[in-house]
Amino acid sequence: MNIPKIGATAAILMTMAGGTQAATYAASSIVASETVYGTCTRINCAANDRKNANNALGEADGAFYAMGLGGQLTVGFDTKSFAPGARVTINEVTFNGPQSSNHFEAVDVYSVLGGIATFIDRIANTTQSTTLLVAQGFEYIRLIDVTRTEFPSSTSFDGFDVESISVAAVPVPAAGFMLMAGLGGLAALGRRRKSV
Ligand SMILES: [Ca+2]
Ligand SMILES: [Ca+2]
Ligand SMILES: [Ca+2]
Repeated sequence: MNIPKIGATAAILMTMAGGTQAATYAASSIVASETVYGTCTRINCAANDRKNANNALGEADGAFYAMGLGGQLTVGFDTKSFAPGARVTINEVTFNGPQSSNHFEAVDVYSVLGGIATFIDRIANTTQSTTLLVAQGFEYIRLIDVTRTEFPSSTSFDGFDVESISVAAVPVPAAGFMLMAGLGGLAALGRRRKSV
């Protein structure tokens, strides 16, 4: 049997990764310049401290941030950047469940690296906890509420409610980080050469 070289290399990398524990990082900062509150259409929009973006940070604790219809939230982590292959988990809060109340909500999830946002997937509050694979390296996770677009007849008045955001990342061999940092590294090298 003739196994392609690239397959064998991938198998070795997987074996190496399998021996290491994934570390989990809860979102720890709000990227203020990339966060915009959306529209809330009810008088009790401040109930449960739901307009406080800090409620989306840290471990799941019951407190949540209602993004507002069309709102967007960008968060950072103590580990400043992640290599390709990390998994992001987003927890949402909807009292009594969306199916019984027609209170459907949705967000588009993006990863952000060097100011460039890459779409990952659209998720809904029909699942309380959603985990997505992030195929590219990133610094931030950005959520953009698309409740109105995805569920035009929803009774939601303040959009997707973020309880917590966390990233599970398996440490990768140094070569993986070098690949990820390739373009940035070349740019830095160029700057150094000019300054000599
Ligand atoms: Ca909700
Ligand atoms: Ca909501
Ligand atoms: Ca929370």
